[in-house]
Amino acid sequence: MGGISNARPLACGRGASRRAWHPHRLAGGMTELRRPTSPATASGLRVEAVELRRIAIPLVAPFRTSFGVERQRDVLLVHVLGNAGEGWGECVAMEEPLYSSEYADGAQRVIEEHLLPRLFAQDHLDVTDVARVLAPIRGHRMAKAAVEMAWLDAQLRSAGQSLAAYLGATRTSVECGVSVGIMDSIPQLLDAVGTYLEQGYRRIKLKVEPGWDLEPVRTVREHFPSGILLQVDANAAYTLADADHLAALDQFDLLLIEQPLPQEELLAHAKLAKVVRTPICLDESIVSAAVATEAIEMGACSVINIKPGRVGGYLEAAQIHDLCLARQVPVWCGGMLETGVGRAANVALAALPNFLLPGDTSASDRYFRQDITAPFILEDGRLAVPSGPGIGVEVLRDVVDGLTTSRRVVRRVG
Ligand code: OSB
Ligand code: MG
Repeated sequence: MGGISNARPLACGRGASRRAWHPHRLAGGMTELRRPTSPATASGLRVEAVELRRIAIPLVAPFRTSFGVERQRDVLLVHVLGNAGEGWGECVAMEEPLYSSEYADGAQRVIEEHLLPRLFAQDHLDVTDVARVLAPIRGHRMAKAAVEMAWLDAQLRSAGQSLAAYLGATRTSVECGVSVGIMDSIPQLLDAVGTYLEQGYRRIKLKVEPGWDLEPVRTVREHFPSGILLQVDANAAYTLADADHLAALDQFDLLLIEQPLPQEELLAHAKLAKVVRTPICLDESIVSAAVATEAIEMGACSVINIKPGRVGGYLEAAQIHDLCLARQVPVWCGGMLETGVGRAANVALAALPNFLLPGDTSASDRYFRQDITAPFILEDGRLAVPSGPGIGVEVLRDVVDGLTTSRRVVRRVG
């Protein structure tokens, strides 16, 4: 978030009438956005201790992308214990810094040594002020997002309000897509896609890389009904010199091409967008609302994948949703192989009105044999938006205990 969030008008405590972002710009039928109002949290949350838990949770199948293979997730869970209750956050940083520069051990270190001391230096702190307090620390958005999420969950739970209602959700369930990894063979890929379509997923995303792009896309297109929604994600595996090759994807009527070029190369994406007819969607590049605005204005993308961890939290994510809506740029909710904790919050976010494409919000069984919350189950291609207070799901303590690889409790001093 760095210095960027300083420029953002943040609503402040006690009965403030200004909000961090503006519901009146959203589409009709919106519920009014309300921040937690219960007396217990009217002046924010006083956090007494933060538990940092690491769990190792195996994936049901290896997930291969252009940057590597994941077989299990190393998840950092942030559990805040406050005066008015507790809350959970999930850090989406991976075990290794392959998707972006953040990684789980680094995120934990930053949280312990740089974020929590700044937060504990405040007596009470409203969740809408967390980003501002952490702004002097540059970057480390996934670490910040995890802490802010736990804060948000705690405040909303104590106020009895769901995250979906707080963010301004307009749906009670969301359409789901699925992200399909790079496979060893085409028959294996067809098998995987076929299974997901039978389960009801509304959109298929194929991971691609040089050497695994035109052929798999062509075969999937030929093999399944022409109406299926299909898109690809390169995780930055190409260069602008591949523009003509990428333009060959145009014949397959894809919804979008996600992050073909490196994160920093906004201008190259804008140039690519002039050569390729398929809409360019950015994932890794969009690290804040400010960058989202620049990317849109320079024509680097016409669709945005919103991942709260990547942009520093759900409040920044909601702002990006909002600015995209104002510019008529559709968004969809990305994923980072979250457990039920992160999934619950992602599904709440995906229920906002400008999430116009199915998200990478797949059911629990696409990822894990045993999730750490009650499983999210696909029904008619959709997941239900949790309606309980906060993120609306309970953490299964026994399951988490069984998966725990380390646990530290950081307490407020004084
Ligand atoms: O680029 O969208 C991505 C998973 C891990 C890291 C990056 C990405 C992904 C996915 C899977 O595509 C999304 C999901 O199902 O959670
Ligand atoms: Mg992606």
